[in-house]
Amino acid sequence: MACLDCNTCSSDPAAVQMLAVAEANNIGTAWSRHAQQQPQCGFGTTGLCCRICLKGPCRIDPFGQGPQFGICGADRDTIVARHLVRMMAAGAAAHSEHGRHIALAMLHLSQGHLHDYSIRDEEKLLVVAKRLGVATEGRDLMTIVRELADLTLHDFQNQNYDEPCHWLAASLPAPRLKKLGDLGLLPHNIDAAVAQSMSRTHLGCDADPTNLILGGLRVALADLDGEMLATELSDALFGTPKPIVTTSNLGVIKRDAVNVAVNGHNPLLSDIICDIAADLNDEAIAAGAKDGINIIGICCTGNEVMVRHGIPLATNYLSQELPILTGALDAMVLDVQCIMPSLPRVAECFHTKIITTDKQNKIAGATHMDFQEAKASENAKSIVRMAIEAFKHRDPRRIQIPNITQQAIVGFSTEAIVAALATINAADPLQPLVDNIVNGNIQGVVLFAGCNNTKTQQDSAYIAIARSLAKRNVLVLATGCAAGAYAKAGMMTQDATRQYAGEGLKSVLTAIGESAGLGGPLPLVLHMGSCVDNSRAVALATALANKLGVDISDLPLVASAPEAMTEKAVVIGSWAVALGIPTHLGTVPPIVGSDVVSQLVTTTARDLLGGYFIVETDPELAADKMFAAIQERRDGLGIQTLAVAPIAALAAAKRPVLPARLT
Ligand code: BF8
Ligand code: SF4
Repeated sequence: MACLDCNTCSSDPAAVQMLAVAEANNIGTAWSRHAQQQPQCGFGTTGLCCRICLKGPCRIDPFGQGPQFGICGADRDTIVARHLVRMMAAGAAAHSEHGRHIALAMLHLSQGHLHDYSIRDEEKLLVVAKRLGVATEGRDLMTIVRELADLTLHDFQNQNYDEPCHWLAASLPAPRLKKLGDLGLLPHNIDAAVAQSMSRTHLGCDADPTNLILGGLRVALADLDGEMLATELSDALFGTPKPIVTTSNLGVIKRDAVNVAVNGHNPLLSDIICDIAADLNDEAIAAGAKDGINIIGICCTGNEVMVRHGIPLATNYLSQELPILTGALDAMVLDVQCIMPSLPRVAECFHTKIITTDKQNKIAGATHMDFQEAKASENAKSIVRMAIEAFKHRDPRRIQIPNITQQAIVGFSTEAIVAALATINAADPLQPLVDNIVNGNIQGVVLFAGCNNTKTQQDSAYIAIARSLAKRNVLVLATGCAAGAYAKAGMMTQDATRQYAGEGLKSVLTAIGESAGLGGPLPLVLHMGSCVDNSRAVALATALANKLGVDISDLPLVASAPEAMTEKAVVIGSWAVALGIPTHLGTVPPIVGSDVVSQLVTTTARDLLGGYFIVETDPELAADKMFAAIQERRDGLGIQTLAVAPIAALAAAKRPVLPARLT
């Protein structure tokens, strides 16, 4: 293999151990393939390669010496903008397809076609229904479910261009909706926004980079609509996450259990697998697995079941091949998105069964089991039985499970955060948060989202930036593979708060944690869920903005995707900018070939929307730039940055006088 030093690949010691196994057995991984891809094409890296029609590919010379126009006449700005918009459209399609799947399951549940699902969180369903304008008083639950599903599906079907998608319209603060509406950025229909992005970027259509990027922001907001509905309906179906203590990293794989990993994004299957695992425990024990069945998570479906049920998370995106190398993974069950096509090749060297479950997401070499919600339990049982069968074919001599796990306190949905705050101020739960932002104990909030990327040592940028900001009293939220990185690194623990939080932040997390009965501080990093659950951070920001009577762009809130990789990450970053949030990217996006597009997303966006991209690959500099952005927002709100004094207990703390802008 081309890899020479596993330590440069990942900062996760369990991954490093397994990479040595890959080396020794000559098994390719993402890292060895990354090495084989070097050097990567400079035209592609800068966004100056166009493949939109069959006359191409056309390349623009970045230095101005060679060709400056594609064969059709497109210039560098058009080429870069078109490809960026297509990335956003693909990201929106992925998230919203996930959302559609959940919405259709709700519809089918209300029609009596699904028997293995129910509304587990009725309270959440009613809150959401009311927010979207569905009457709830005195009505049968399934009638409400039906209307909510219909209303949601309308966001995929509406043909009235002037009627914004319901979920966005019902969820964002009024000033932001007005701004987005005035700029023509509010989508009317998710599918139409995706189709229009593809259409306007076809050969011979939109060739104005500004107009293209504005179109991209419209599809990015369609993506947010899809994420919102996916998250909120999943909460109604499977439960809204509450704090729960679990574990993370490859040590969660058990030698004496049938280990089944769920990998992908959609909880419709993974949640049912968690449910039925207990029913088949005896079969696993009869097969020789004395610890029964052990479900573990990978990537975002792992996050979904981790935050709802405390299922241990084995790993995040980049190291998803490595659980197989332990020799003790009996099956990996795949649904959709961020699944490496290499998995069956790696599994060929072991006994692990790789099972695809979605018609639209098959992999050559994997076993396909078509998952249908109407037969959810039956399908899930068949899948787990495949794992029990595979267990019988293990080679015990090849088992090497890294003895590395970390505790992780997870499950911080917006509702859970508000509930914890309510233990301090039941009448006005957000007030303690506002007070401590105003008095400087909390300087601001950062949301870490996004992926892993072989261009960065796995997880290292997440860890470095979070430590740097937490020390400066910035409250840290995380979703997706960012959350996976922090869970594996032990940063979702009370010890991490004691070790890394600045004094002000520590005092607040301690006061809330103790008041909420955790017997110590909240963890340093609050796990909000999977990537679609970035919408939870928007809900929190919206609640804060509404409370203060300001816009999201006024809040001391930043977002960061230090190891961004997918088109989904591109579109998430884009809607964060559209919402007015300074958004850091640690991976240089393929736009640097166009000064015009680079300027649009880093500067013009700021003037128009308040949000903008900060591209910075150095973690310390990135932390400095985000902290500066937070300070700018604090200044804008008229909050003086006070010397940070620890507080004994929030409940006893004297409420600071709010500055004029905030009262
Ligand atoms: O949706 S963070 S690598 S697993 S895209 Fe994928 Fe990126 Fe991970 Fe979840 Ni999100
Ligand atoms: Fe070349 Fe234009 Fe075709 Fe792109 S669309 S490949 S620039 S001819």
